Amino acid sequence: MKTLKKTVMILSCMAIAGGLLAGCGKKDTAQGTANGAKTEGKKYTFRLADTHPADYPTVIGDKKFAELVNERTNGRIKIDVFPASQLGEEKSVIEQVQLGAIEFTRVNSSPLAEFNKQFGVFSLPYIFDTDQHLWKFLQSDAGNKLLDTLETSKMKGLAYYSSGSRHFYSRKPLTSLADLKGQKIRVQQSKINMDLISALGANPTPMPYGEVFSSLQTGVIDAAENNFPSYDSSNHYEVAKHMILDNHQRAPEVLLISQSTWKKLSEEDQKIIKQAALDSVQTQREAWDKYEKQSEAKIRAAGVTITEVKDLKPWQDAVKPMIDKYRGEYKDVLDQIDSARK
Ligand code: GTR
Repeated sequence: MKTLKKTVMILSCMAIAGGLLAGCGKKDTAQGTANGAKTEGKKYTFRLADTHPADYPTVIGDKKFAELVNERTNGRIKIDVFPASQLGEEKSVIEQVQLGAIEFTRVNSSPLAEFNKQFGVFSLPYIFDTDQHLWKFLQSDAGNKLLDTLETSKMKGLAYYSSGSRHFYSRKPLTSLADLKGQKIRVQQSKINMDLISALGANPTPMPYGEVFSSLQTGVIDAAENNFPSYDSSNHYEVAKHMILDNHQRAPEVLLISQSTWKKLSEEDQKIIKQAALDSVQTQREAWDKYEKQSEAKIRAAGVTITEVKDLKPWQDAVKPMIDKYRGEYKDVLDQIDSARK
């Protein structure tokens, strides 16, 4: 039923997209008013897709972004936020953004890497020591340049959002690296993530986010991995009750716009949109910090077995050959990530 609804929405949107040649956005022309230039120009209604529920920190960031754009254009540009995968799972949403059928999305950098290789660097394990290290890199010239590389993939990166760090959780006892051996572990649809799981001695199963809960519940997979907020909001903790905290990835979230939509906007509108995206980051990061703490407390109170990894060395040693395999491809950016550590 849900899938049928989604298909109908996607098809109708694509039909509209064909007719308007302006993505799915409705376009009109606003009257200029005494308020000045910002109210003049074309009127748009755009859509922004997010996989998370309405109260999740990324969606709070999306909404702040939409609100700022609306305010700064005096209502001329309206961005409707569609949470909870209403417009589809991340891979399909990215494809639609490339076509211009969905104008905006917030996605994680791991699935994005399948569309733009450069983003794969974030999927490499244990390359950031802390969140501070990650953000120092994201806010550097190198981090900003990476957002711009999306232009070669028919998108334009607007801003990064927080996503904390990821850990493994399983239906089976999980208190050491050895316990992961042979487990069937769901990963985001990304090649590097599959290599990561194999390097740790387990079996990777790529799968859309929305299928993970029932796959854990029925035993189609043994385990998955994510940050505390997703483990909580997806209810995965109810069916996979053993977690090990290894912080293997700090893959940030990315807010982006379809390149075809971007090109249709006036220079002034482009500036408003870019700035609103950057200005929404603070709201998202504050919401993230709050939600992350609440989720961890909730999960601990729910009786999940949580093991902290005391010595990361065996984990890092296990993935070293796979990192070395990718080192050539990501040499420059890995050097920039290293220098953000200082
Ligand atoms: C979450 C991320 C989502 C999605 C999900 C997944 O942490 O915010 O965008 O990528 O992970 O595992 O599919």
